[in-house]
Amino acid sequence: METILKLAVQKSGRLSEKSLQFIEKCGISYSRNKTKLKSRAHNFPLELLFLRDDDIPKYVAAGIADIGIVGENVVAEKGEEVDVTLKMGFSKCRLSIAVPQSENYEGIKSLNGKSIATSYPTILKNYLDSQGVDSHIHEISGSVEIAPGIGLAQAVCDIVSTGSTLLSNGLKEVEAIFKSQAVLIQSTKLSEEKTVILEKLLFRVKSVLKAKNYRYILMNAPNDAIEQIKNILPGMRSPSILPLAEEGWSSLHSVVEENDFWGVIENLREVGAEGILVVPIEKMIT
Ligand code: PRT
Ligand code: ZN
Repeated sequence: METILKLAVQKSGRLSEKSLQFIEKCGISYSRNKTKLKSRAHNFPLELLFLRDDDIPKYVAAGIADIGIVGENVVAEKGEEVDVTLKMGFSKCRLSIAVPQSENYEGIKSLNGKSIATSYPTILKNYLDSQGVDSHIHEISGSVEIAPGIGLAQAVCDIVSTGSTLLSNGLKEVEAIFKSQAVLIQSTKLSEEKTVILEKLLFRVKSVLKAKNYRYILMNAPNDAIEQIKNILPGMRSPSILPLAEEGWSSLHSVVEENDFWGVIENLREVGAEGILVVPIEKMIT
């Protein structure tokens, strides 16, 4: 029987689209049927299982799924025995403590004896313990941010991304206690056959991740600027240089990292580069 790797992804929610897009970028296609809980990929030995995100660590730990894509916050909260293989670079957020805006917050110790509402009691408890603070933790499963307004708790500990939810509920973020993003987790007991498939998948995933941070850059430049441009471009190798029809000019191609990007462009313009084009890279195999 053919060995198939089972990947658990969130059925619907903030992670689902991005997880599936990622799989598609890895060149894996499958039929999507919103009512089905499983889907077999057409061109890779992979089966997708669609689950609630909270259940993903448990299913992976039990070996029902071999791997999964889930937020680090959920992995840390559930404490299941799984290995974190890779950070996926999307759904970045933080778990933060927030108090009413009107409150004069004087540090974490001021939460001693107060009540904090959260859906992340384990992470919160660990953090408070590490700070020597003893608060009452109210575990609630959703709409945490309304808890102070209705008198259920004096503070909250919830996921923050832009901060606008806190703001619109009259709260202010006072402590960021955990940073999170989507991660790929794997079972600690993968068979050798499944490990081979996972390696193939990881090769693709890493190529997609790498490409996301780089841009392909093309420009025209006078030949006497080429030496300076070579020094500016941090590309994988020296740039490719092609002569243009116009005497004394060349076209240069290279790869730049997104972080360096604007600095590099400014420097290129200063030494005489023109017609600079920047294009995304889909995959980067190194
Ligand atoms: O139904 P299921 O159980 O599968 O999904 P869920 O409702 O439990 O989770 P979901 O889809 O809301 O989130 C899945 C994961 O996305 C989380 O576990 C995080 O890892 C990640 N993530 C990233 C976020 C956010 N950003 C986020 N902003 N999860 C939740 N939020 C919520 C937060 O709870 C708060 O209500 O968005 C609000 C805050 O956003 P800002 O932008 O206003 O700060
Ligand atoms: Zn959930």
